[in-house]
Amino acid sequence: MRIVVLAGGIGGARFLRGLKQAAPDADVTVIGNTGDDIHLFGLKVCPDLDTVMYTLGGGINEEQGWGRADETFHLKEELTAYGVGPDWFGLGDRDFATHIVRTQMLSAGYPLSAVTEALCDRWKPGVRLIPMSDDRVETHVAVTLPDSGATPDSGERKAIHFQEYWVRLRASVPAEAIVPVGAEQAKPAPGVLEAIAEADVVLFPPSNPVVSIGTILAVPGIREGIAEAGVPVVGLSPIVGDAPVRGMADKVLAAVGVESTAAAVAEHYGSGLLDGWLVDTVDAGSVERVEAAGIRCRAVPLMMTDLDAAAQMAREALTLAEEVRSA
Ligand code: FO1
Repeated sequence: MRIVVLAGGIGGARFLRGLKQAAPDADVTVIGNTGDDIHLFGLKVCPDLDTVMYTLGGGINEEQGWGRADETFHLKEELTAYGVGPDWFGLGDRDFATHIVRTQMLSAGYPLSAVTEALCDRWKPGVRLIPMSDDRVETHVAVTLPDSGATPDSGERKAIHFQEYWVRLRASVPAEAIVPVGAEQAKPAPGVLEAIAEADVVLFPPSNPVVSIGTILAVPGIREGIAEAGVPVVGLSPIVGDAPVRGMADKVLAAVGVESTAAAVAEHYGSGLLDGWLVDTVDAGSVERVEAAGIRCRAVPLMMTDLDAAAQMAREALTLAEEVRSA
C-alpha cells in the first residue's frame, strides 16, 4: 500500500511513528512543511523536516518533541557571550551539525529535496521524506505588538516570522493574518505530485491545519493533485474537546476565521478535499455535523499518549479510508 502523509512537526512525526507500527509494509511518502523554516546564524533550519527525521530515526528529544536527545548548548552559550542572537530559539550543538551540513549542501547547489534525502541517509526514518517545495516559503504572521513602550516597535502592526510568533511571543498576541510568503510562486518538490498521483490513500495527521497542512496545500498543484488523485483522503483532528492537543493551533485558526472545534477544522478542509475525518470520542457529538458537510466521520480515541495509541489512530484512519473506498 502506498500512503502519502502531509506532515508538520511534533503531531505529524508522532503519528508517523504509529503509522509505521500499524502498517510496517506500507510504502510511506511524507510531504513535509517548510513554511516554518528559518535562517539563523547564516544557517538554514528546517524544524518540521528535522522533527520528522529525528523522531522516526530515533534521535528526537522525547520530552520536547523537537531538537536532539542528549543535547548540549555550548555553541549557543558562546554566541550569547558575543552578544549574537537571537537567544530565544534553542539550537543545540548536535542540532547545529544538521543545519551546517544542510547549509553547506544548499550553498553547493543541491536542492532542499536532495539535501533532505542525504540527511535521511544517516537517520533512516523508514519513510520517504520530501519537503513540500525546493523553493523558499516562509510563514509570516501579522500582529500588533502591545503598546508597552518597552521596545521601539511596541504598538506597531507588523509581520513577523512564524517562529518569532510561536517561540518568542508564545502566540501571546492575536494573529491577525497568516501569510505563507513565497507559496504562490513555489513549485512542488520533485516527487511530490508523483507520490500523490500514485498513492492508495492520503492522510492528514493531527498537524496544525493552518501553518502546517495549510501551508503545504498552499503550494500550487498540491491541493489540486490530492483532489484529483481519486483516492481516499482521511484526516485526524488536532482539536480535542475544543482545544488543541498541543501547541497553540487555536491562535492561528482564529486568524483564518475558523473556530477551534474538530468539526470546524473538517469544514475548513471541506468535502472537496477530505473524504474522512476522525474526531476524538469526547467530540462524538460533532460526528453528525461533519457528516452533514459530506465528510464521513468516526469518533475514536485521538490522544497520542504512547506509540501503541498512535498506531491505533493510524489503524482507524486506514480503516476509514477503506470504508470510503468501498462506499
Ligand atoms: N520550539 C520552542 O518552543 N522553542 C525553541 O527554542 C525551539 C527551537 C527549535 C529548534 C529546532 C527545531 O527543529 C525546532 C525548534 N522548536 C522550538 C520547535 C518549533 O519552533 C515549532 O514547534 C515548529 O516549527 C512547529 O511545528
